[in-house]
Amino acid sequence: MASEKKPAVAVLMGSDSDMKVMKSCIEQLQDFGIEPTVRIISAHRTPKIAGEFADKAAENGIKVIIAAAGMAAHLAGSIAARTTLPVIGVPIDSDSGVDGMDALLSTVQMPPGVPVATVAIGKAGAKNAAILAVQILALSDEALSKKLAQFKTEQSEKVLKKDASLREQD
Ligand code: RP5
Repeated sequence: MASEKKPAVAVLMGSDSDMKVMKSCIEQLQDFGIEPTVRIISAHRTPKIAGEFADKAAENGIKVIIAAAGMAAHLAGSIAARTTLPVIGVPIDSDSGVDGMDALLSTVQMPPGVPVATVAIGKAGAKNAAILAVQILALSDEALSKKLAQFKTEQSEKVLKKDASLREQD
């Protein structure tokens, strides 16, 4: 029987309402051929499950954890407190009236010894979380490393094309 490959990346979010932002993270991972484990886990509403997930993540084959939450966003930090795996935090603007600054500060301001690699608020951050996870995995995966190089080249080419078409109009 063919054994299924275990997901190397977990994408956690505090609520299903975060999915509209985290969709871009999941799609970016899929563009690199990575199918993540996706879970709705809340540091506040399902704290026991959050703890158990963090405790078992490494033995379950997870290499990088991406954790997104809004408001008092303690998901990434509480996961990072219970694992030595790299944790990437995505602050979500959950319409609490402060444009996601609540989530940004509660994700990024970790005490020394328990880092959370925090990306920007919202969709740009969600996409970057995926790319950062790929960069971590690519350190020990040559095929992924080649895909990353190709991604960077294509990104540059898009900008060069736009610049060239602007200059043609001069
Ligand atoms: C956070 O509270 C979630 O991550 C979400 O961003 C925010 C609001 O959650 P819901 O009330 O939409 O479930 O824990």
